[in-house]
Amino acid sequence: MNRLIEYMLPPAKSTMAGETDALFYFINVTSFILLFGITVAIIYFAWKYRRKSEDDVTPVISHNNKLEITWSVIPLILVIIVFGWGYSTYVQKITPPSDAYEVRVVGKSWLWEFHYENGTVSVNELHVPVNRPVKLVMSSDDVIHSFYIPDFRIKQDVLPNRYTSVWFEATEVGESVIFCTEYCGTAHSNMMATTIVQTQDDFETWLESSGGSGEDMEPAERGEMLTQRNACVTCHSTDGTRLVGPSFQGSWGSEVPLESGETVVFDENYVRESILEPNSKVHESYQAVMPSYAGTLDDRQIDAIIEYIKTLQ
Ligand code: HEC
Ligand SMILES: [Cu+2]
Repeated sequence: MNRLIEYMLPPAKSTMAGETDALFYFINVTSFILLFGITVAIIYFAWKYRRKSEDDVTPVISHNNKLEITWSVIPLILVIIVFGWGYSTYVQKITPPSDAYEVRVVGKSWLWEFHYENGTVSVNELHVPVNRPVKLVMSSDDVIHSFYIPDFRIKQDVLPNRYTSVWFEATEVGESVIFCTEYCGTAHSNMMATTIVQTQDDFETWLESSGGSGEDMEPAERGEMLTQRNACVTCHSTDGTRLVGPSFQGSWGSEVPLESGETVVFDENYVRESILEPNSKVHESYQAVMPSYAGTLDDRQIDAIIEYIKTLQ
C-alpha cells in the first residue's frame, strides 16, 4: 500500500498535505469501488437477462421509485461530502495564519525571484524556515505563470498587474522542487526552482549572510557572487560547457555572431545590453530565452559582473 501511495503522490511535506491527500484518496477509492461495482453489475445483468429463446420478449418497465431514489441519493451524499471536505480544505489553503512569514515572489520568463523582508533577493532558490507558516505574495513581470510545489500540495497562478498569494508550513528540513505549471513560452520547462527548508537558525544565518549586497567585495568577486545568486550560472557555464546560453569562458573580447547576420564585439556595452535587453541582440546559435534583469540588477552590480566575466579567460 505504501509503495502504491508513493507511486501516486510525491512525499507529503507540509501541514496541509495530509488532508489534501486524504481527500484525493477518498475520491479515488470511492470512484474505484463504484467503477468495480458497476462493471460487475453490467456483466452480471448482461448474462442474466440474455435472450434465451426465439420468443423471449423484453418486458415494458416504466419506472422503479426505490431504485431511482437509491441511485440518486447515494451519489448526492458522496458529492456533498466531497464538496464540503474540498471547500473546508480550500478555505484553509487561502487563509494564511496572521503570524506567517512573508516572502515576495516574482515570476518572469523564465525564472523565479524571491524577495525577503531584509532586502535579500534570491533567484530560483526559496529559503524558508521549518515548522513556521510562510505566506507568498506573488506577481509576474510578464505573462501568466503558475507556482507549484508538489511536496507541499500548493499551486497558485501568478499574474501580471495583480497580486495573488498562497501559504504553507513545511514540516521537514530538506529540498522540494518548484515548477511553473502555466505554459509560458520557449523555456517554460526550465522554469524550475528549489525550496530549501531550513531550521530557524540556519534560515536566519542564511538571510544575514546573503542579505549582504557584497559592496565591500572586490568587483570580480562580487560579480561571481551575483552570477550565482541571480541564476546566470544555470544557463551560462564558466568552463566552456554549452548550457542553455553561451559559456562566459573566453567570451570577453570575442566577436559574437548574431542572428541578424552581423557580429558584435563582446565588450562592456554588449554585456550591459545583454543583461538589460537580452532580446535586442541574439546570439546566432542560441534561442532568445534569457530574462531581462532590468530592475533587478543596478549599474554597480552590472559593473561587477563585467569585471568577473573579464577574469574568465
Ligand atoms: C534562462 C537562461 C538564462 C539566464 C538565467 C541568463 N541568461 Fe544570459 N543568455 C541566455 C541565452 C540563451 C543567451 C543567448 C541568446 C541571446 O543572446 O539572447 C544569453 C546571452 C547572454 C549574453 C551574451 C552572450 C554572448 O556570447 O552573446 C550575456 C553577456 C549574458 N547572457 C549574461 C547573463 C547574465 C549576467 C545573467 C545573470 C544576471 C544571465 N545572462 C542569465 C540565457 C540566460
Ligand atoms: Cu512560467
